[in-house]
Amino acid sequence: LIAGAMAFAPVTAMAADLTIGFSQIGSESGWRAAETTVTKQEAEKRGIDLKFADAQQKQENQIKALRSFIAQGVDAILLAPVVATGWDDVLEEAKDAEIPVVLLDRTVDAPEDLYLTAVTSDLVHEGRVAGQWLVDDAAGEKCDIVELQGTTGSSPAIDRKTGFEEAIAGHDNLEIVRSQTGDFTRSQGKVVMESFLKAVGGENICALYAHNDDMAVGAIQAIKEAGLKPGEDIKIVSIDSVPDIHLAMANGEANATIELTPNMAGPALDALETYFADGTVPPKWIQTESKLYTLEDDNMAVYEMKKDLGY
Ligand code: GZL
Repeated sequence: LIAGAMAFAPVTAMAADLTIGFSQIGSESGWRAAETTVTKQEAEKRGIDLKFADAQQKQENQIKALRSFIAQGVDAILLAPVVATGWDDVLEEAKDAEIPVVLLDRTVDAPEDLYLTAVTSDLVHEGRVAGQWLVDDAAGEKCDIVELQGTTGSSPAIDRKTGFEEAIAGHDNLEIVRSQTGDFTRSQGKVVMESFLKAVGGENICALYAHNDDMAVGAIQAIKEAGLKPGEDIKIVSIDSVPDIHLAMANGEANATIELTPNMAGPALDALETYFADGTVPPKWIQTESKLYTLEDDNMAVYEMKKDLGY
């Protein structure tokens, strides 16, 4: 018997009349914008009344939004947590109010009984796939790497770094010579890449590992402005599989990306509907699939398929 309030769902709320609060991080990247678009579509499909709150990437705004949802007495909360720590108090308040919380695309360092489930990719695996791609591409040749990290303290920034370093460990030809956050944005990706080029010298940089495509797209601009060829002089591997990285690969200006589905809400809302319908408690982690795309794929076809999905 699972102890705790979470095990006995209030089976009164039916799908048709569900009100769900969604605390979204912001719109820092094309992927994030697509996740917002898809989440609203998935709620609409299910006749769910979605209360949307954009936090402009500030944790305090997310905590305020959660407290507002609790005060409104929503049936459930979706939370994409901008950073991994600092959630215990507000998640306790949601639990006390018997409002289940589902995490989207990022995780939190909090006791597992404070959220119903987390719908995310395997972020460490994504980093490993990126690292392994570079191990294979370098083929034993010396390759100094610069790294654009995601938002400091976020689970993707932590886990994607861990996975990448695991994959390149033991390959002495590969070394990360500079690593700094670009906060998952194009503008910061460009600015930080400019500083890497100045500090290291473009001719000494063999590859860029960016924790998301938007920072890679910004970095591509900086590499071009430095008179170098992105995708050739400096190899580029990143994560998300947004349309613009496929356009870059089609032009030979980027080399690999790992796909992150923007549809975390579908599995999240399915789990919540079942939970409310018959009390079934979902697994703590609902994992979404990752897929590697490279220069060799038909990137224009992927771009055409993705370009109208809300990125
Ligand atoms: C990863 C997700 C990241 C995306 C970025 O699961 O949280 O946040 O990779 C976005 O594009 O900013």
